[in-house]
Amino acid sequence: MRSSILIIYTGGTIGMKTDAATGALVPFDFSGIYDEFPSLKRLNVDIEVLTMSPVIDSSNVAPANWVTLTELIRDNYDRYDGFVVLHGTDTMSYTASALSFMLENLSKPVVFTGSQIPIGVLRTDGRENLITAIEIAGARRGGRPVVPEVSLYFQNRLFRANRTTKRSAEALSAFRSYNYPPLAEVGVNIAYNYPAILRTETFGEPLRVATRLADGIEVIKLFPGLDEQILRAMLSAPGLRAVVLETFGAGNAPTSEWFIRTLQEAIDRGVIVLNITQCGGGRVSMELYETGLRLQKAGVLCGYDMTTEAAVTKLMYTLGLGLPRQQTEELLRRPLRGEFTV
Ligand code: ASN
Repeated sequence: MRSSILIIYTGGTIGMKTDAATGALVPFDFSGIYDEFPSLKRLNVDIEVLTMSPVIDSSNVAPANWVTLTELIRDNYDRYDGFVVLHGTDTMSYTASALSFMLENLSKPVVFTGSQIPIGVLRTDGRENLITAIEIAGARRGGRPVVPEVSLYFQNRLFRANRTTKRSAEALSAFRSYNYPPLAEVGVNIAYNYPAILRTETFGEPLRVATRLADGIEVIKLFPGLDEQILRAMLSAPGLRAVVLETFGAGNAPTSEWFIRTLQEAIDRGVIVLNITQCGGGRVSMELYETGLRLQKAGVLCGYDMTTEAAVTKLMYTLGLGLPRQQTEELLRRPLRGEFTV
């Protein structure tokens, strides 16, 4: 049986090609995808393309774009077997992490990809990324999609999207998933890592989309020499609801009285503080050192091995649900879409 795939093109480098007359980079028209890549016809999939208007460089992406994207997927959900989202690489991990939370009961593949070199440039990485992403979005096993979650495909690896982070502005292997193994590795064949793929307990339940995302989120990255006045100002910003605190190593922070007191005061005012490590790999264990324990006692929540992208978007999503504080914290303490390992 052929799969039908909807490609949603949002913008970014992948959508550029060199104009033969002027030599300048101009947007590529993905609706002519079969003319450009006739080999796509050999894949066992039917493809349709939807181009967002306007197409944007991903540095301009805002939560409103995530809402539009989730609504597009919802409105087309029953008509397609899978979705490929073409997105700029700069903020792709944020968008893909956000969608992993916003698309509730997802049971079809949503594969994000993009490229470092425009698709219309000879040495592009976009062609392989696009073709393999389509193949993965259409892959089935026992009548069910192989990867029914939000994933990100780049340079021969398929990752759980909310575990990824862009780590190179130069290398073609731009993305990393330090704390979770690839869902598939692509060589001559696509080798799926079946045990790593999210089990969908809600299979068959209708897709729901959460379209309210909270604002008032701040990321604070610790460094030796962080000034008391500056920290105090950051924690008393009007409208502040939650802080992603990027701590040292295994979740450690200074034990100085002023530091703990300033955090404690913000928490007592109702601000949620989520502790993640600024190291790429590894996790927060607040019981390990006195420096982490003090944070825990002050009411800082453990973010385990979550990326900044997942932490920020999970806070937007959970706070956007408008639940009482205790229930919000309960959602933050457990993985909702495999975004961390306890
Ligand atoms: N600036 C581009 C973007 O994120 C970078 C890329 O796609 N490679 O939209």
